[in-house]
Amino acid sequence: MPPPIPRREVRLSIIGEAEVGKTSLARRYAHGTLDEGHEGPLGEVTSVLQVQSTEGPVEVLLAVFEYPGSRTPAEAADEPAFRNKHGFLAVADLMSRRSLDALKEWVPAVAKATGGAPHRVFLNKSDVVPERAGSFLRWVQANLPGVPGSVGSARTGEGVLEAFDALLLEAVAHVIGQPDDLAVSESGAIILRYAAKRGTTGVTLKELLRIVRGQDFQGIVAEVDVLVHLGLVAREDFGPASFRITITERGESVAQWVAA
Ligand SMILES: Nc1nc2c(ncn2[C@@H]2O[C@H](COP(=O)(O)OP(=O)(O)O)[C@@H](O)[C@H]2O)c(=O)[nH]1
Ligand SMILES: [Mg+2]
Repeated sequence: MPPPIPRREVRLSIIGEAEVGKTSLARRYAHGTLDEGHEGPLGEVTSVLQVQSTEGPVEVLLAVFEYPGSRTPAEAADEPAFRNKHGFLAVADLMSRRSLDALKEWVPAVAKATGGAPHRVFLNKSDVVPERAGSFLRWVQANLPGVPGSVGSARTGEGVLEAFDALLLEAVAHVIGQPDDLAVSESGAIILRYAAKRGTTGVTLKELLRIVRGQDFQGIVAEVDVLVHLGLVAREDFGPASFRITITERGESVAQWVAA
């Protein structure tokens, strides 16, 4: 008998200024691809689908949430609801240069609030002003380096599936990489917070043995292995039983998250 297909819940957010087309994109994606998609009470669209991940098929319960554009990026940065999201689509409107500029604040704020979840930019309303696509995409490259961007239209459907599917794949990879709901144990969280406090100085194994109560040498090494695997700390070995860990950028975001 083949092994059962793993099931995971994946929660994505759509963010960006008011009127850029967040609601329209969520609807277009759900109804354009998934018959069983339906709208929940909180601007949430859910559906079940099978995704081919790098580790084989995964059954995904997908929930897409819209974050109100009437709120500010500063509010989003403190938003606990982002802590359980696995990815987000940051939307700007090709008709509004201001909505593009706003992404410079939205994207880092939400990236931090989600603990470094995968994200992409979508430049909507290409049906109206397709000629602006090039300059808007160049802006994304220059101002949000490393963040993939694409162009399309919730009205015609152009580019919508592609953008969500790419995000979903990245989110699934991100979710499978971590055990359910971020696999940082209580001891792991203590180690992470301590490493965050130390910054570039880092923490040695010897110090960790003093700090983390109720964990022996083996236990601490195992916790550190998980944190390294999740990309939250970097480990530098000095010998067979001696190392120092320093927090990564992603680790810093997650440390704030597990502290809350
Ligand atoms: N022409 C055009 N209009 C769009 C597109 N997407 C959304 N709109 C319109 O833009 C307005 C705001 O859309 P909405 O989805 O409510 O934006 P939200 O505030 O970000 O959720 C509505 O009038 C939509 O009909 C699009 O791709 N092309
Ligand atoms: Mg809306």
